[in-house]
Amino acid sequence: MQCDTVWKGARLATMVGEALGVVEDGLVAARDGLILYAGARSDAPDLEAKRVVDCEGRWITPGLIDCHTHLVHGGDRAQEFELRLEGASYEAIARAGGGIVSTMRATRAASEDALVASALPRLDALIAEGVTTVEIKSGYGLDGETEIRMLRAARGLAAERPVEVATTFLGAHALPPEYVGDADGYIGMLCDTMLPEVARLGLADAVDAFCEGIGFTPEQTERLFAAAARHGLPVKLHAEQLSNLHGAALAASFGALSADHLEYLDEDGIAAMARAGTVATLLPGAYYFVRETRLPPIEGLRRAGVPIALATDCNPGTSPLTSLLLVMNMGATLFRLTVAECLAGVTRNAARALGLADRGTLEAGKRCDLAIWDVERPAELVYRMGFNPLHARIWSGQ
Ligand code: DI6
Ligand code: FE
Repeated sequence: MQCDTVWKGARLATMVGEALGVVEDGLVAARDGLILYAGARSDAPDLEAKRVVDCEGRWITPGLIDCHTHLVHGGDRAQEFELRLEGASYEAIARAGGGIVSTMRATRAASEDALVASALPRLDALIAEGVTTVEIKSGYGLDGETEIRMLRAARGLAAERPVEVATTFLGAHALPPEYVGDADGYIGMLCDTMLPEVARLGLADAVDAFCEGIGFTPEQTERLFAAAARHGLPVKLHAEQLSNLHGAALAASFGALSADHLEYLDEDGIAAMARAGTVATLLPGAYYFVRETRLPPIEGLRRAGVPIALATDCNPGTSPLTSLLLVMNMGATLFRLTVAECLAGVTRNAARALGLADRGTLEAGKRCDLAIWDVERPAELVYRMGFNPLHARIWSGQ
């Protein structure tokens, strides 16, 4: 069989099946950006490769996928962080006009080029650790013009680096000052004006909302999801982060790709997600940074067979984090996930949380997005803190 590249002499964590899908003496062959074969050397077809790379026993995993980020935004919130250290709560700061709305001001003031430029170092940090696909949300514009500018900047990042960007419209992230006291009116404007325009421009791959006491109600979320459905866009939801509004069950009833955060998720929510095949995206960086103490119901999710993804939630307010390796470590230490669960969370299940069936495992026919690691065993990817053992990163076979 003709192919472009063979990576041989590798140990593979294919992520096929429930666990790591380990292959000890393995190889990966790629043609036209897709995996032609991934598996044991002894079972491989006859391969005629233009290029052969000897991995010298290194481990190959699928390229990592960060399935929940707010990577594009203006400014930062270091000063707010200082206030929090002096005792102010996240909710109190948000109610006092800080929080998301302060990032909104900085984002509205930034040009598309400036948004791209300020996001690039964050994207580069992710890429340096083997990330090949990243989801990026809008949600700091909260007006049509700026939301669209954010989504354009997110798409623009994909032109700057060898990475795939999945975009999510999060117009329902917070109430902009123009609509104070009229959240229903804002949601109506999102449904009737902003979302149709975003859909018409093809700028969003999914629609998200912040369903929370300091965000939007389940009723408002439902109206937005119905509008998303009318435009053929899949939904996901920030749910049960600070309280239990039963957002995850609502999201599941719309066949959501994922419900995210979930510290306050209950049994009914778990059951609804299991029935709908909705991924539980856990965000240990936000849990850590806001010093949450309530754990997401990991054991219940496991028992119900809900797929678990892990992501950075990279955002200036509650998770200024750009390391998916550290997220895996936090998933293990804070949430007690296993090594296999952590790795599945940033590969197979992260792909599913984005509705991308063409990646996330090492299998024939999938995209050839690989991370090649200088480690002796996959556990090292989860075990270390602040150490990057990436040897090489392959995106689309290159
Ligand atoms: N939940 C979060 O953790 C972030 N957004 C959300 O809906 C926080 C965003 C921010 O504080 O800027
Ligand atoms: Fe988020």
